[in-house]
Amino acid sequence: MAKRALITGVSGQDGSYLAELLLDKGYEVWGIVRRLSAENYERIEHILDRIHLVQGDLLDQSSLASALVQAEPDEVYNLAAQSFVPTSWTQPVLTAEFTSVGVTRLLEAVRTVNPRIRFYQASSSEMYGKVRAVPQDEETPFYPRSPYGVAKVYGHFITVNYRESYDMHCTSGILFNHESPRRGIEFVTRKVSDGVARIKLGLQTELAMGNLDAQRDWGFAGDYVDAMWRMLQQDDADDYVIATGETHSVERLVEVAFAHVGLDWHDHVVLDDRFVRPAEVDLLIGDRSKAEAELGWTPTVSFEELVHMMVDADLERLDGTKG
Ligand code: NAP
Ligand code: F7E
Repeated sequence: MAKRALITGVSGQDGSYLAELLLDKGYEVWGIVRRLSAENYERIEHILDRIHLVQGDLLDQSSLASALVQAEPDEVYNLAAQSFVPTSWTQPVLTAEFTSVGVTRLLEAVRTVNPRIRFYQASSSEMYGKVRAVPQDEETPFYPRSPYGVAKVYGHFITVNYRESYDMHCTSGILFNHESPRRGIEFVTRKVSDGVARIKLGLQTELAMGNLDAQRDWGFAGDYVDAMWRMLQQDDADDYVIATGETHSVERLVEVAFAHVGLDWHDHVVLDDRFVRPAEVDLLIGDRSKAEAELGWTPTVSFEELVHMMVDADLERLDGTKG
Protein backbone atom coordinates (compact mmCIF):
# COMPACT_ATOMS: atom_id res chain seq x y z
CA MET A 1 0.00 0.00 0.00
CA ALA A 2 1.22 3.50 -0.81
CA LYS A 3 2.66 5.46 2.11
CA ARG A 4 0.73 8.56 3.10
CA ALA A 5 2.18 11.92 4.07
CA LEU A 6 0.61 15.09 5.44
CA ILE A 7 2.41 18.40 4.89
CA THR A 8 1.63 21.65 6.72
CA GLY A 9 2.74 24.68 4.68
CA VAL A 10 2.21 22.77 1.42
CA SER A 11 1.57 26.07 -0.41
CA GLY A 12 5.00 27.41 0.60
CA GLN A 13 8.37 27.05 -1.12
CA ASP A 14 9.45 23.86 0.67
CA GLY A 15 5.96 22.37 0.81
CA SER A 16 5.66 22.48 -2.96
CA TYR A 17 9.04 20.79 -3.59
CA LEU A 18 8.39 18.19 -0.89
CA ALA A 19 4.95 17.35 -2.33
CA GLU A 20 6.57 16.79 -5.75
CA LEU A 21 9.29 14.59 -4.26
CA LEU A 22 6.81 12.44 -2.31
CA LEU A 23 4.53 12.05 -5.34
CA ASP A 24 7.54 10.85 -7.33
CA LYS A 25 8.19 8.29 -4.60
CA GLY A 26 4.63 6.98 -4.88
CA TYR A 27 3.20 8.57 -1.72
CA GLU A 28 -0.39 9.63 -1.29
CA VAL A 29 0.16 13.30 -0.47
CA TRP A 30 -2.09 15.43 1.72
CA GLY A 31 -1.56 19.11 2.49
CA ILE A 32 -3.03 21.46 5.07
CA VAL A 33 -3.98 24.90 3.73
CA ARG A 34 -5.43 27.91 5.49
CA ARG A 35 -8.80 29.28 4.50
CA LEU A 36 -8.08 32.52 2.61
CA SER A 37 -10.43 34.91 0.79
CA ALA A 38 -8.49 34.19 -2.39
CA GLU A 39 -6.63 30.92 -3.03
CA ASN A 40 -2.87 31.05 -2.96
CA TYR A 41 -1.88 27.85 -4.77
CA GLU A 42 0.61 29.28 -7.30
CA ARG A 43 3.44 26.94 -6.25
CA ILE A 44 1.30 23.79 -6.27
CA GLU A 45 -0.98 24.57 -9.22
CA HIS A 46 0.77 21.96 -11.40
CA ILE A 47 0.12 19.14 -8.89
CA LEU A 48 -3.30 20.14 -7.53
CA ASP A 49 -4.99 17.21 -9.26
CA ARG A 50 -2.55 14.76 -7.63
CA ILE A 51 -2.65 15.88 -3.99
CA HIS A 52 -5.40 16.15 -1.39
CA LEU A 53 -5.92 19.47 0.37
CA VAL A 54 -7.59 19.82 3.73
CA GLN A 55 -8.30 23.11 5.48
CA GLY A 56 -6.61 23.74 8.80
CA ASP A 57 -4.58 26.26 10.73
CA LEU A 58 -1.73 25.96 13.21
CA LEU A 59 -3.78 28.24 15.47
CA ASP A 60 -6.68 25.80 15.57
CA GLN A 61 -6.15 22.58 17.49
CA SER A 62 -9.26 20.73 16.34
CA SER A 63 -8.59 21.44 12.65
CA LEU A 64 -5.19 19.75 13.00
CA ALA A 65 -6.67 16.66 14.66
CA SER A 66 -9.38 16.47 11.98
CA ALA A 67 -6.79 16.68 9.22
CA LEU A 68 -4.87 13.79 10.78
CA VAL A 69 -8.01 11.69 11.11
CA GLN A 70 -8.90 12.38 7.47
CA ALA A 71 -5.44 11.90 5.95
CA GLU A 72 -4.31 8.95 8.11
CA PRO A 73 -0.66 9.75 7.39
CA ASP A 74 2.41 7.64 8.11
CA GLU A 75 4.53 10.80 8.08
CA VAL A 76 3.78 14.42 9.02
CA TYR A 77 6.03 17.26 7.84
CA ASN A 78 5.48 20.47 9.79
CA LEU A 79 6.65 23.16 7.37
CA ALA A 80 4.07 25.84 8.18
CA ALA A 81 5.35 28.92 9.98
CA GLN A 82 5.55 32.69 9.92
CA SER A 83 8.93 32.39 8.22
CA PHE A 84 10.01 35.97 7.39
CA VAL A 85 12.46 37.19 10.04
CA PRO A 86 11.70 40.99 9.84
CA THR A 87 7.95 40.33 10.33
CA SER A 88 8.79 38.59 13.58
CA TRP A 89 9.71 41.98 15.11
CA THR A 90 6.47 43.64 13.99
CA GLN A 91 4.26 40.61 14.81
CA PRO A 92 6.16 38.81 17.59
CA VAL A 93 3.13 37.30 19.33
CA LEU A 94 1.63 35.95 16.11
CA THR A 95 5.04 34.55 15.18
CA ALA A 96 5.17 32.73 18.51
CA GLU A 97 1.64 31.40 18.06
CA PHE A 98 2.41 29.96 14.60
CA THR A 99 6.06 29.06 14.89
CA SER A 100 6.26 27.93 18.55
CA VAL A 101 2.91 26.94 20.02
CA GLY A 102 1.72 25.73 16.61
CA VAL A 103 4.32 22.96 16.82
CA THR A 104 2.93 21.82 20.18
CA ARG A 105 -0.61 21.88 18.81
CA LEU A 106 0.41 19.62 15.96
CA LEU A 107 2.49 17.32 18.17
CA GLU A 108 -0.43 16.98 20.58
CA ALA A 109 -2.74 16.17 17.68
CA VAL A 110 -0.30 13.49 16.45
CA ARG A 111 0.12 12.05 19.94
CA THR A 112 -3.61 11.74 20.52
CA VAL A 113 -4.66 10.63 17.01
CA ASN A 114 -1.79 8.21 16.31
CA PRO A 115 1.57 8.43 18.15
CA ARG A 116 3.19 6.06 15.64
CA ILE A 117 3.12 8.77 12.94
CA ARG A 118 6.64 9.97 12.11
CA PHE A 119 7.00 13.74 12.64
CA TYR A 120 9.36 16.23 10.98
CA GLN A 121 9.88 19.73 12.43
CA ALA A 122 11.29 22.48 10.19
CA SER A 123 13.95 23.92 12.49
CA SER A 124 16.30 26.64 11.35
CA SER A 125 19.89 27.89 11.40
CA GLU A 126 18.40 31.16 12.73
CA MET A 127 18.47 29.37 16.12
CA TYR A 128 22.29 29.79 16.12
CA GLY A 129 21.95 33.58 15.75
CA LYS A 130 24.96 35.14 17.43
CA VAL A 131 26.98 32.05 16.70
CA ARG A 132 28.82 30.25 19.51
CA ALA A 133 31.00 28.20 17.12
CA VAL A 134 32.09 28.20 13.47
CA PRO A 135 30.91 26.13 11.64
CA GLN A 136 27.64 25.24 13.39
CA ASP A 137 26.65 21.61 13.98
CA GLU A 138 24.08 19.67 16.04
CA GLU A 139 26.03 20.32 19.26
CA THR A 140 26.41 24.09 18.82
CA PRO A 141 24.41 26.02 21.47
CA PHE A 142 21.60 28.29 20.26
CA TYR A 143 21.59 32.09 20.66
CA PRO A 144 18.67 33.37 18.56
CA ARG A 145 18.65 37.02 17.48
CA SER A 146 15.01 37.57 16.44
CA PRO A 147 11.55 36.65 17.72
CA TYR A 148 11.50 34.18 14.81
CA GLY A 149 14.72 32.54 15.99
CA VAL A 150 13.44 32.37 19.55
CA ALA A 151 10.19 30.79 18.35
CA LYS A 152 12.11 28.17 16.36
CA VAL A 153 14.20 27.23 19.43
CA TYR A 154 10.94 26.45 21.22
CA GLY A 155 9.73 24.41 18.22
CA HIS A 156 13.00 22.49 18.19
CA PHE A 157 13.00 21.61 21.88
CA ILE A 158 9.32 20.69 22.06
CA THR A 159 10.00 18.25 19.20
CA VAL A 160 12.96 16.76 21.09
CA ASN A 161 10.81 16.64 24.21
CA TYR A 162 7.99 14.67 22.54
CA ARG A 163 10.61 12.21 21.27
CA GLU A 164 12.04 11.78 24.76
CA SER A 165 8.76 11.95 26.74
CA TYR A 166 6.58 9.71 24.59
CA ASP A 167 9.11 7.74 22.56
CA MET A 168 7.61 9.22 19.39
CA HIS A 169 9.54 9.33 16.08
CA CYS A 170 10.05 13.13 16.14
CA THR A 171 12.87 14.63 14.10
CA SER A 172 14.16 18.18 13.98
CA GLY A 173 15.91 19.19 10.77
CA ILE A 174 18.12 22.23 11.36
CA LEU A 175 18.15 23.62 7.85
CA PHE A 176 20.34 26.48 6.72
CA ASN A 177 18.98 28.99 4.18
CA HIS A 178 17.62 27.33 1.05
CA GLU A 179 16.29 29.12 -1.95
CA SER A 180 14.76 28.59 -5.38
CA PRO A 181 12.72 30.40 -8.02
CA ARG A 182 9.75 29.66 -5.71
CA ARG A 183 11.25 31.61 -2.79
CA GLY A 184 9.00 34.38 -1.40
CA ILE A 185 9.79 37.69 -3.10
CA GLU A 186 10.84 39.51 0.11
CA PHE A 187 13.70 37.12 1.02
CA VAL A 188 17.09 38.43 -0.02
CA THR A 189 18.00 35.96 -2.79
CA ARG A 190 14.66 36.33 -4.55
CA LYS A 191 14.56 40.08 -3.98
CA VAL A 192 17.93 40.28 -5.73
CA SER A 193 17.08 37.90 -8.59
CA ASP A 194 13.79 39.72 -9.21
CA GLY A 195 15.50 43.14 -8.97
CA VAL A 196 18.30 42.14 -11.35
CA ALA A 197 15.78 40.83 -13.89
CA ARG A 198 13.71 44.02 -13.66
CA ILE A 199 16.78 46.22 -14.11
CA LYS A 200 18.02 44.13 -17.05
CA LEU A 201 14.59 44.41 -18.71
CA GLY A 202 14.41 48.18 -18.12
CA LEU A 203 11.53 47.92 -15.65
CA GLN A 204 13.46 49.62 -12.82
CA THR A 205 16.89 51.17 -12.27
CA GLU A 206 17.73 50.77 -8.58
CA LEU A 207 17.68 48.03 -5.98
CA ALA A 208 17.40 49.14 -2.34
CA MET A 209 19.17 46.77 0.08
CA GLY A 210 19.98 46.44 3.77
CA ASN A 211 23.11 44.89 5.32
CA LEU A 212 25.43 43.67 2.55
CA ASP A 213 27.96 42.22 5.03
CA ALA A 214 25.76 39.44 6.42
CA GLN A 215 26.96 35.97 5.42
CA ARG A 216 24.74 32.98 4.76
CA ASP A 217 25.10 29.32 3.83
CA TRP A 218 22.69 29.17 0.87
CA GLY A 219 21.55 25.95 -0.81
CA PHE A 220 18.84 24.83 -3.24
CA ALA A 221 15.41 24.04 -1.72
CA GLY A 222 14.91 21.00 -4.00
CA ASP A 223 17.95 19.36 -2.38
CA TYR A 224 16.83 20.23 1.15
CA VAL A 225 13.38 18.58 0.96
CA ASP A 226 15.13 15.33 -0.01
CA ALA A 227 17.04 15.58 3.30
CA MET A 228 13.72 15.94 5.16
CA TRP A 229 12.41 12.74 3.63
CA ARG A 230 15.66 10.87 4.37
CA MET A 231 15.42 11.87 8.05
CA LEU A 232 12.00 10.24 8.42
CA GLN A 233 13.25 6.99 6.84
CA GLN A 234 15.77 6.44 9.68
CA ASP A 235 14.99 3.73 12.25
CA ASP A 236 15.51 6.22 15.07
CA ALA A 237 14.54 9.87 15.08
CA ASP A 238 17.31 12.41 15.63
CA ASP A 239 18.38 15.99 14.80
CA TYR A 240 20.35 16.86 11.68
CA VAL A 241 22.06 19.95 10.30
CA ILE A 242 21.48 20.43 6.56
CA ALA A 243 23.85 22.91 4.91
CA THR A 244 26.26 23.32 2.01
CA GLY A 245 29.26 24.11 4.24
CA GLU A 246 30.01 27.28 2.23
CA THR A 247 29.20 30.84 3.18
CA HIS A 248 28.85 33.97 1.04
CA SER A 249 28.06 37.59 1.85
CA VAL A 250 24.96 39.40 0.60
CA GLU A 251 27.40 41.60 -1.35
CA ARG A 252 28.77 38.53 -3.13
CA LEU A 253 25.19 37.42 -3.90
CA VAL A 254 24.46 40.81 -5.47
CA GLU A 255 27.74 40.75 -7.42
CA VAL A 256 27.11 37.26 -8.88
CA ALA A 257 23.48 38.05 -9.76
CA PHE A 258 24.24 41.32 -11.58
CA ALA A 259 27.30 39.87 -13.33
CA HIS A 260 25.16 37.05 -14.71
CA VAL A 261 23.30 39.57 -16.89
CA GLY A 262 26.39 41.63 -17.70
CA LEU A 263 25.75 44.44 -15.18
CA ASP A 264 27.88 45.97 -12.40
CA TRP A 265 26.00 45.99 -9.08
CA HIS A 266 27.71 49.24 -7.99
CA ASP A 267 25.66 51.07 -10.66
CA HIS A 268 22.31 49.94 -9.25
CA VAL A 269 22.39 48.94 -5.58
CA VAL A 270 21.53 51.62 -3.01
CA LEU A 271 21.63 51.15 0.77
CA ASP A 272 18.40 51.70 2.64
CA ASP A 273 18.11 51.56 6.44
CA ARG A 274 14.55 50.27 6.21
CA PHE A 275 16.01 46.84 5.40
CA VAL A 276 18.48 46.79 8.30
CA ARG A 277 17.33 44.62 11.23
CA PRO A 278 17.22 45.54 14.95
CA ALA A 279 19.59 42.60 15.59
CA GLU A 280 21.48 40.77 12.87
CA VAL A 281 22.75 37.23 12.38
CA ASP A 282 26.18 38.05 10.96
CA LEU A 283 27.57 34.69 9.89
CA LEU A 284 26.08 31.27 9.26
CA ILE A 285 27.96 28.27 7.96
CA GLY A 286 26.83 24.73 8.66
CA ASP A 287 28.66 21.45 9.21
CA ARG A 288 26.60 18.70 7.56
CA SER A 289 28.97 15.82 8.42
CA LYS A 290 26.33 13.91 10.40
CA ALA A 291 23.72 14.17 7.63
CA GLU A 292 26.28 13.07 5.06
CA ALA A 293 27.36 10.07 7.14
CA GLU A 294 23.93 8.91 8.36
CA LEU A 295 21.54 10.05 5.63
CA GLY A 296 23.91 9.91 2.65
CA TRP A 297 22.82 13.48 1.84
CA THR A 298 24.90 16.01 -0.09
CA PRO A 299 23.83 19.17 -1.94
CA THR A 300 23.84 19.08 -5.74
CA VAL A 301 23.54 22.79 -6.67
CA SER A 302 26.40 25.26 -6.12
CA PHE A 303 25.91 28.85 -4.94
CA GLU A 304 26.64 30.28 -8.41
CA GLU A 305 24.28 27.77 -10.09
CA LEU A 306 21.54 28.67 -7.61
CA VAL A 307 21.88 32.42 -8.22
CA HIS A 308 21.94 31.92 -11.99
CA MET A 309 18.89 29.61 -11.84
CA MET A 310 16.93 32.23 -9.89
CA VAL A 311 17.90 35.18 -12.09
CA ASP A 312 17.08 33.18 -15.24
CA ALA A 313 13.68 32.19 -13.86
CA ASP A 314 12.80 35.79 -12.99
CA LEU A 315 13.99 37.01 -16.39
CA GLU A 316 11.77 34.46 -18.07
CA ARG A 317 8.79 35.28 -15.86
CA LEU A 318 9.09 39.06 -16.28
CA ASP A 319 9.97 39.05 -19.96
CA GLY A 320 6.52 37.65 -20.69
CA THR A 321 4.87 40.52 -18.81
CA LYS A 322 7.02 43.30 -20.32
CA GLY A 323 5.10 45.93 -22.26
P1 NAP B 1 7.20 29.74 3.27
O1 NAP B 1 7.41 29.72 1.79
O2 NAP B 1 7.06 31.04 3.98
O3 NAP B 1 5.92 28.84 3.57
C1 NAP B 1 5.27 28.87 4.81
C2 NAP B 1 3.99 28.06 4.72
O4 NAP B 1 3.35 28.07 6.01
C3 NAP B 1 2.96 28.60 3.72
O5 NAP B 1 2.39 27.50 3.05
C4 NAP B 1 1.93 29.25 4.63
O6 NAP B 1 0.64 29.26 4.10
C5 NAP B 1 1.97 28.31 5.82
N1 NAP B 1 1.41 28.89 7.04
C6 NAP B 1 1.80 30.03 7.66
N2 NAP B 1 1.08 30.21 8.77
C7 NAP B 1 0.22 29.17 8.87
C8 NAP B 1 -0.79 28.80 9.79
N3 NAP B 1 -1.08 29.54 10.86
N4 NAP B 1 -1.49 27.64 9.56
C9 NAP B 1 -1.24 26.88 8.49
N5 NAP B 1 -0.30 27.20 7.57
C10 NAP B 1 0.41 28.32 7.76
O7 NAP B 1 8.38 28.96 4.02
P2 NAP B 1 9.50 27.94 3.43
O8 NAP B 1 10.67 28.71 2.98
O9 NAP B 1 8.85 26.97 2.54
O10 NAP B 1 9.94 27.23 4.78
C11 NAP B 1 9.27 26.06 5.26
C12 NAP B 1 9.56 25.90 6.75
O11 NAP B 1 10.95 25.76 6.96
C13 NAP B 1 9.13 27.08 7.63
O12 NAP B 1 8.72 26.56 8.87
C14 NAP B 1 10.40 27.88 7.79
O13 NAP B 1 10.34 28.66 8.97
C15 NAP B 1 11.42 26.77 7.85
N6 NAP B 1 12.77 27.07 7.40
C16 NAP B 1 12.97 27.63 6.18
C17 NAP B 1 14.26 27.85 5.73
C18 NAP B 1 14.54 28.44 4.37
O14 NAP B 1 15.68 28.87 4.15
N7 NAP B 1 13.59 28.42 3.45
C19 NAP B 1 15.36 27.44 6.53
C20 NAP B 1 15.11 26.84 7.75
C21 NAP B 1 13.81 26.64 8.19
P3 NAP B 1 0.05 30.50 3.21
O15 NAP B 1 0.40 30.14 1.81
O16 NAP B 1 -1.40 30.43 3.52
O17 NAP B 1 0.72 31.74 3.71
O1 F7E C 1 17.92 37.49 4.80
C1 F7E C 1 20.26 40.39 4.66
C2 F7E C 1 19.51 40.18 5.95
O2 F7E C 1 15.45 37.49 4.66
C3 F7E C 1 19.24 37.02 4.64
C4 F7E C 1 14.26 32.44 6.32
O3 F7E C 1 13.92 31.45 5.38
O4 F7E C 1 16.54 31.70 6.39
C5 F7E C 1 15.72 32.82 6.16
O5 F7E C 1 16.03 33.86 7.07
C6 F7E C 1 20.26 38.10 4.99
C7 F7E C 1 20.00 38.80 6.34
O6 F7E C 1 16.70 35.34 5.21
C8 F7E C 1 18.26 42.65 2.64
O7 F7E C 1 19.81 41.21 6.90
C9 F7E C 1 20.31 42.53 3.31
O8 F7E C 1 21.23 38.92 7.02
O9 F7E C 1 16.77 36.19 2.94
P1 F7E C 1 16.64 36.64 4.34
P2 F7E C 1 17.06 35.03 6.74
O10 F7E C 1 16.72 36.15 7.64
O11 F7E C 1 18.44 34.51 6.78
C10 F7E C 1 16.43 31.12 7.69
C11 F7E C 1 17.33 29.93 7.75
C12 F7E C 1 15.01 30.86 8.07
O12 F7E C 1 14.73 29.94 8.81
C13 F7E C 1 14.00 31.91 7.73
O13 F7E C 1 12.69 31.36 7.74
O14 F7E C 1 20.18 39.12 4.01
N1 F7E C 1 19.67 41.44 3.79
N2 F7E C 1 19.47 43.28 2.60
C14 F7E C 1 18.40 41.47 3.39
N3 F7E C 1 17.37 40.61 3.60
C15 F7E C 1 16.18 40.92 3.03
N4 F7E C 1 15.15 40.07 3.22
N5 F7E C 1 16.00 42.06 2.29
C16 F7E C 1 17.02 42.95 2.06
O15 F7E C 1 16.84 43.97 1.40
